[in-house]
Amino acid sequence: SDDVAAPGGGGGGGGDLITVGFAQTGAESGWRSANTESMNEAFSEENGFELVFNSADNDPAAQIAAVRSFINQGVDAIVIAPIVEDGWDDVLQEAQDAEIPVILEDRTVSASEDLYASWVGLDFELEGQMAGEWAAEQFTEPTNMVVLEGTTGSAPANDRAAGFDAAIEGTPIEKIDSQSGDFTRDGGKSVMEGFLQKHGADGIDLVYAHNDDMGLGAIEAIEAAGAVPGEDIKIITIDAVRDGMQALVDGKINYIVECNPLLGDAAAELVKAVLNGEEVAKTTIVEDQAFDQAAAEAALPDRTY
Ligand code: GZL
Repeated sequence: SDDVAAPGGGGGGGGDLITVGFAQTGAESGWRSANTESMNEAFSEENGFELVFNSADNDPAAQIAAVRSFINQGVDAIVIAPIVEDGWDDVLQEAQDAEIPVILEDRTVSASEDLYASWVGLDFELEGQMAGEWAAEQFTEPTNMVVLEGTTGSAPANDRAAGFDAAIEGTPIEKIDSQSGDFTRDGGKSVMEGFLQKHGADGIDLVYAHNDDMGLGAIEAIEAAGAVPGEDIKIITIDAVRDGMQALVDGKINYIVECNPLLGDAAAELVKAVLNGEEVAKTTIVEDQAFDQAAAEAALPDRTY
């Protein structure tokens, strides 16, 4: 859904507010909710913005249509968290032709970097590598692993797989199954139910989930199958949102690599700098950290998301 920007062409809405069209992926996970909150707070009226928000419900075609509507509305700038990497060249060219700068936040695209002003996000390959390195340390005996992949075609799903696979090369960890759960809790649960049906709880030693929400769904499936998550079947996830960190403290998840969703302020600064004609870095990567159970116990009280 998106509100219609106040009338008033390329100059933005009424007064001197900067009108920004924000094309969010949807509301698929706890991470996404924290990211949306961060963006709404940063692109507030008191910060000089009028935010036209669209949530594409994880539908790439709907997200591209939302960007096209922002161009037609004549917003001053467009921010996108692109659901998938591919398919962006045409609409980004249209935005450039309309002289509307585009900032990518969170995920990135495969289109030429000439087609967007800047990307602020995370190093997804490093996140996968950090998860894989922990797995390589922990699992020195033959280990059957199943993978709950993120949204097919998304940068985090592609890169978290690549980073993890490279890190476990030469180890006795064998990927026996891998399927997308679309970053949702329900998706992770149903895919894990299928894996348990196919391999049996005894046939699975490790779950690598590309985000906490799918890992939390896997926990439900594992418990329903009468096995103990975190013990009979170990779980590694990425995000470090509150529910995931709580499961880590409870011993149901064994390791979490953080993926920082608080990108709003950086994105807002980039929009203002670009509209002021300032040179900006093409890429800004926000640091991540990783948590085992002890680190999660120490960090949980102060976590803001
Ligand atoms: C990663 C972000 C991913 C999260 C998921 O930056 O794009 O999308 O890992 C979210 O939780 O759905």
